[in-house]
Amino acid sequence: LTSLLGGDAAPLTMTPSSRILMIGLNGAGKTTSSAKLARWLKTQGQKPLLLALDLVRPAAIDQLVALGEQIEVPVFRPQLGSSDVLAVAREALEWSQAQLGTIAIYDTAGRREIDASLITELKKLKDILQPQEILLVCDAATGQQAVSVAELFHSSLGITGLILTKLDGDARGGAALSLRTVTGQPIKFSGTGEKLDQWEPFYPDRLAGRILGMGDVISLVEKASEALEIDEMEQLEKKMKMGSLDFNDFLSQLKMMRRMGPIENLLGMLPGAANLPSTAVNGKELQRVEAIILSMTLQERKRPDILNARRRQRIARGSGSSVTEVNNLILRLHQMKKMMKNVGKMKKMLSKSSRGFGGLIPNQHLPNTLPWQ
Ligand SMILES: Nc1nc2c(ncn2[C@@H]2O[C@H](COP(=O)(O)OP(=O)(O)OP(=O)(O)O)[C@@H](O)[C@H]2O)c(=O)[nH]1
Ligand SMILES: [Mg+2]
Repeated sequence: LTSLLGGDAAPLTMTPSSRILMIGLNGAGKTTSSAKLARWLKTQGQKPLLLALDLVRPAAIDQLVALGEQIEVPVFRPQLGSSDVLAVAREALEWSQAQLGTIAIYDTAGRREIDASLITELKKLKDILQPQEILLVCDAATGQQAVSVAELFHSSLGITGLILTKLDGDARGGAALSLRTVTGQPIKFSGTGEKLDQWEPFYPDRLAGRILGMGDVISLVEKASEALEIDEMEQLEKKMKMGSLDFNDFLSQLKMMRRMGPIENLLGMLPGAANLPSTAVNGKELQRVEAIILSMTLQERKRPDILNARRRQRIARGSGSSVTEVNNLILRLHQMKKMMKNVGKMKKMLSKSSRGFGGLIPNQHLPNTLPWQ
């Protein structure tokens, strides 16, 4: 399945001052993907530019400009009232040559369906811009419809690659297989959410796993290592070993998790997580935990042992939760501390009894679950 999906990840063709033309049907995700791609290229040390060539939808230009501001990428903005897209394309080309950018991404207008006029227009755009890449943006949720669209676009324009968006939805991504087969072109990137960092190079092996229901553990690990600061982790581990965990540590764990994105997205990457009831773990529950901790005074967070009944009641009221929920959270912290102390003791015992074999005992790492799970 992996090799049918294209084997390895397919890189972009990047020459000095490359041009990328983004095409696709209405709402497929062209504009969002243009910005996501620009953001990603920045992380690769490139200097991307965004150019708005969508003169059909009045808000389209503003949309691209706003996205460009968010990621600090210069945006070419056609003059108000321009309607000749070919003339605008020439201006855009000139503009980009005067910029310091290395890769220019051209966002084009979508249509409800492919028609002769759209193809003629895109062909002319292709002539003017001479792009190194023509990327067709396809919505994974549209399934087989996306496939016939891709076939048509490819036969008339010669695309160089595909972008599969909305892979965060219910669609398993099976369309990728047909997209790849009918066009013979690689899927180069995938969009996995509305946010600009929900984007990654397309890895055929990962999608193969997803299609087969194995989750996407590799992406999960990558996300985790991106979001977690080693220092922070080490400090936390030290504290846990000493059994001096407090609610401030809970809070910083919550923050680390937040950096990894919505927990529902993370769960989607876990094998078998699709079968979990949706209430099992959700972002709301973590928000509640955070609300409870934030309702504690600084002293209470540091010294949970002073949390008497009166204080617990106050915290429950302040955070809009029940006293039972507050009690449960405190209980979990205690359990966690006890567990960590025991782990420490056990390690000491083991290393004494196995003198000379001490190196065989693996280091204790942070448990995979958080205290409130
Ligand atoms: N969940 C999810 N939503 C996405 C993704 N990519 C784009 N979207 C959303 O899809 C909608 C349409 O995205 P656009 O980027 O405006 O699509 P477009 O192809 O430029 O649309 P037109 O310019 O009207 O043809 C927006 O609400 C995006 O936030 C994705 O990977 N996942
Ligand atoms: Mg658009």
